[in-house]
Amino acid sequence: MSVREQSGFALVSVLSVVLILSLLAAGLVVLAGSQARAIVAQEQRIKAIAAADAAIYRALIGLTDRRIAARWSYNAAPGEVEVPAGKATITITDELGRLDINTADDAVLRALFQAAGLAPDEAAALVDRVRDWSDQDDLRRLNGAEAEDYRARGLQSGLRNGPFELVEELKLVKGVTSDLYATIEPALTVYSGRRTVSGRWSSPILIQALELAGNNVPIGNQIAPLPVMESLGGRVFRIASQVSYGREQSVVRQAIVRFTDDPKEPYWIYRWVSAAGPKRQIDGNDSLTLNPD
Ligand SMILES: [Ca+2]
Repeated sequence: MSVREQSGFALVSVLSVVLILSLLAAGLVVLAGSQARAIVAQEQRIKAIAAADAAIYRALIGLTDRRIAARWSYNAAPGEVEVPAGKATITITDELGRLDINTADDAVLRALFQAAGLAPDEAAALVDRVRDWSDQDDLRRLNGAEAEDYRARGLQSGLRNGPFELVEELKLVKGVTSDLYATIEPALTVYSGRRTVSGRWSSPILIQALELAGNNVPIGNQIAPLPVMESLGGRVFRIASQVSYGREQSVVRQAIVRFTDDPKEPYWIYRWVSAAGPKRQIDGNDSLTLNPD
């Protein structure tokens, strides 16, 4: 190799190294840019969640205001609360508008499954499996499923053999698909403790089920506020709060709250539930098959 050829080779090598370094640097810039955007988006989301929660606490103060005239109404159309990020849309609904899966009549539960699209015999079989899930014994109902049936499906955790603690447990009951769950979730609760439902605040699917089961329900699904009661003691409400951020993004937070008559501790928050996603309409029947925190 001549001297000229050697220097030419060295030049190509140097240029290659420079090229590789340039590409690496460009890659780092792109990576840093996308990381920065991700961090900004995450920060916006966290602020939106904090704002949504703040609006829920504001609603709790409004609902428990000792001055009756100033007290917030509930089961009404969504309202707005000012928050640092802009506005939170708040809905306050009574859990009595939902069917308590632990205390509901079999006939209404069956009608709900039918309203969600199951054939009458499938709906009846699913009621058997729901009851087997929560009854304490291991005696399988006609079309039910007990621990050995769940173990046979490889579900070592088995079933609860006790009352449902969360509506989400339904997803573990044999035969409940994610589509079926998403359809019936807005109709269900584990917090009302009643056999009956106040149909005027119920979701359309539950209204349909109540009608199918022959219950008397108000025509349509008009949400109308009732006069504010002196005490909400013992009642459970779901407060949903939506805050938008960024480009068409929003968070929805829900708190499920039981009110007490104790001025020192006027409410207990049973649960926080959150979701993120594209901006959307919310109402009291919003299906939040979300991530419990
Ligand atoms: Ca059982």
